[in-house]
Amino acid sequence: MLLHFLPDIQQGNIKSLARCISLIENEAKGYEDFLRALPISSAKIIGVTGPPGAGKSTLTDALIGKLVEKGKKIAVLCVDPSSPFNMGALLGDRIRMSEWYNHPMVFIRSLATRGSLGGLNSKIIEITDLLKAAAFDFIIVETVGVGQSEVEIAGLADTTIVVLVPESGDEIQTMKSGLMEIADIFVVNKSDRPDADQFVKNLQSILAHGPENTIIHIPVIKTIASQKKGVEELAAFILQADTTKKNNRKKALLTEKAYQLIINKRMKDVSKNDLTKKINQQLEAGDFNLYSFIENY
Ligand SMILES: Nc1nc2c(ncn2[C@@H]2O[C@H](COP(=O)(O)OP(=O)(O)O)[C@@H](O)[C@H]2O)c(=O)[nH]1
Ligand SMILES: [Mg+2]
Repeated sequence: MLLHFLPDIQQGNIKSLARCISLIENEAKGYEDFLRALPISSAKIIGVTGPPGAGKSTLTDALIGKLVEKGKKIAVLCVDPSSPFNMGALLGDRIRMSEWYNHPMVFIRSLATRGSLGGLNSKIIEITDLLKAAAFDFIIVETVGVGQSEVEIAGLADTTIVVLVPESGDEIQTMKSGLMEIADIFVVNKSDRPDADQFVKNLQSILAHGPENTIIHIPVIKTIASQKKGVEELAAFILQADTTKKNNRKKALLTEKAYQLIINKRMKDVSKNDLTKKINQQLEAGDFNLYSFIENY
């Protein structure tokens, strides 16, 4: 029954799209058949990641402006880790991008979930694939980068933008282990701060001494997202980005996606409530053994 939405969605019907996203979120009957029927599309996924408060939403807001100016249709998926601040953060995104909520070229959706298993939530993968089938040129996925999650977003995106701010000293420390491999471009936002130039120098010097002394050519640009400065350059990078290099990584990216979806599928009928109930029963019967329990589960 989801399938009859597909032609509408491909023609850019926003109402049908929103409805389908909800049905996927709720795993409505037939949603897996629907996902299987999604056509292959050439829409590009742009990952925007970085620490909380770096200005990702403000930057996304400005970026939408530049891309819409060029006649591009844009979808934005804002993903925030489940945290006590979650609703606040999503509200913040809403305010930061308010100009675009009712724009005919723009579709924005927030997802309050992250993978409970520490991985990229399978819903993010499924919904971005749905957005790809809809008539968008670019799908921007904003995720808060904490530890592994930057790497996860890179598994999804054709182009990954890592947003840092002049005070991102800690992120720079972990640079060698992760961020360098995933970033296609570094954005040093809040470059209205006095220490921005020094930070850019440090970053470039780290990039110049990559693993095994390779020189890594990852562009670094400065932006002041709140004043929409430097965003033109970022938009230009996205528009001309050669994703063929990424296509060589396609197998690795598909492996990552498949892995996440399989974990989710296998774990579907495992519920903690159910576990507690069964453990209770066996405890009451007086013969509980953890290892026998999991063996028989
Ligand atoms: N000074 C300064 N503040 C900025 C800049 N960009 C964003 N901000 C502010 O930084 C705060 C966090 O921005 P937000 O876009 O929500 O960050 P996110 O958590 O990474 O999405 C907001 O108060 C923005 O107004 C900038 O370039 N310079
Ligand atoms: Mg944000």
